[in-house]
Amino acid sequence: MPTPLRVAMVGHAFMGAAHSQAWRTAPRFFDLPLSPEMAVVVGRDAERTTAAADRLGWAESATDWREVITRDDVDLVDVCTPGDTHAQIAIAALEAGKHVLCEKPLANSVAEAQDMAAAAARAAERGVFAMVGFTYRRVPAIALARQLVQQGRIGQVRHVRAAYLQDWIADPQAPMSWRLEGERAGSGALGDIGAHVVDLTQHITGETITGVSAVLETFVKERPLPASTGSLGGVGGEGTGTVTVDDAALFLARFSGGGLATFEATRFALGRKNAIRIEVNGSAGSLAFDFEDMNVLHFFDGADPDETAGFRRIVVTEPGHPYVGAWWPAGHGLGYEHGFTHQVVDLVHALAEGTQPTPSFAEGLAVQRVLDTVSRSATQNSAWTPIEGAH
Ligand code: SOE
Repeated sequence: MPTPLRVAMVGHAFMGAAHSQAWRTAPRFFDLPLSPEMAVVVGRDAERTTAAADRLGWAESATDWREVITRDDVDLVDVCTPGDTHAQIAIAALEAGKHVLCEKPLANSVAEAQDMAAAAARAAERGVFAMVGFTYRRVPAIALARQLVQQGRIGQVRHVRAAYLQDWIADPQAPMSWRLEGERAGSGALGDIGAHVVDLTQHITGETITGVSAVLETFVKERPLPASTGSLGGVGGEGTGTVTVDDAALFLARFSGGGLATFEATRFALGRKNAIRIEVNGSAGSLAFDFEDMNVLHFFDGADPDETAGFRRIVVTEPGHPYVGAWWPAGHGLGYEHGFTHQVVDLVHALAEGTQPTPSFAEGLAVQRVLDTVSRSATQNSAWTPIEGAH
């Protein structure tokens, strides 16, 4: 029997459910060097947390994360709370000697993210590791895109076109939630979904964003308060609440290899539910991906003869494709949840080997710097603003 990895998860809403299925499923489909045990789930409300433990498969429930993270029978703390508590939980857990998996974006500010990255660096010296949950890196088509770039199949990156499009608050009557409160979420579309495309484009290209020129917009500034606030809290009651985050973020960017980029993150693209669209044009080829067709990667090879050249539609479900061999026969396809399962698989392997899992908190901090620079540029009439430390 492999050594157990006893997990405590804080938060049990959408992300908590996604992470729970990953902890449950990963050891059933992949050979793991450690055996994850779903020890305890933590939430603010005892009754709701007990129900969540039953539903999601956790052995115990608790309401005090401070007490849980110091328990001897916990090896890893999985942080699935809104951004305003990431720093305090993650830092305390690392200091208590627990590995940490923390949802994205890493924090609500660069200052918090710096503290988290510093705590992670100190912990790593003691063999205790931290990882941030940019789960889309583990979509097989995205992993394949990165491999093709690394193999030189698209040459030098010239253009990156990235959009993350949702529509769940396009209706002005859609109620307030913690995701629309700056205090809780840090930012709106920018940090919630823009963070993913910032991370993904840097991950696929292997380059960093060096500067941006941005606009942010909040289209609907007042929204009805929800009757109930759900397990993650937030404002509730009668009347309306003020939206204190951006609804949409657009920016131009430069990449470290000289390429130019456009980014768009919005929750107002009616009809687009979870469209993560990334196109990369290089000197030797192009790649295109859309999460709404997530098992497919489009690849144009500039070396193909003109008569037959064209974008190839690669169905990324062959056993030789990243992660796919552990699942179903070719063509049967994977879904949103598999990225979370692959995240657990990679994390467990890194921990068993005593190596740094990726993305590290340092990488989470780098994304946070881009988000912060986008916000600053937007408040300065879209002034071109370099990313600190990026080159
Ligand atoms: C909500 O916009 C959300 O759940 C994000 O928070 C996630 O990170 C993204 O994967 C899907 O959309």
